[in-house]
Amino acid sequence: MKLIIAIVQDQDSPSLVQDLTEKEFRVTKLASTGGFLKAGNTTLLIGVEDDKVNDVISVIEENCKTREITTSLLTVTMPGDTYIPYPLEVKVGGATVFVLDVEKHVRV
Ligand code: 2BA
Repeated sequence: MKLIIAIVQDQDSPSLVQDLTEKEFRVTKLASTGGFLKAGNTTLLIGVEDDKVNDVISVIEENCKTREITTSLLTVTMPGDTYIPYPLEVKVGGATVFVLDVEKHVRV
């Protein structure tokens, strides 16, 4: 068995969770925050048999879009210690996916 951890954008998560559950994959949705943008995103935990990993990744690919986000994360220091926000374009997504081996899975 494998545990798929997928970090996706909040906008993509409702359709992705719906597609996964319709295809009878079990999924747990966690609210998370990206370290770089410090904006909310969604982390999904999906436990599947080894031969289903690629099916899950295909569903993720179908639902998760790449988006350009403009953020004012960078600041420019001006004389007199004035900080001016500097717009920064960042490409986010479609999804960041980790596939981990599961040593043991128990449902009681
Ligand atoms: P964030 O950390 O908020 O990153 C958002 C986007 O900012 C990233 O999109 C990437 O395009 C950019 N970015 C991140 N760190 C950067 C840096 N040090 N310098 C320049 N640009 C940077 P994605 O790569 O699609 O990542 C989306 C979200 O997935 C991330 O949100 C984070 O929550 C998660 N993530 C991505 N890679 C990860 C990793 N290796 N481990 C854990 N979480 C990861």
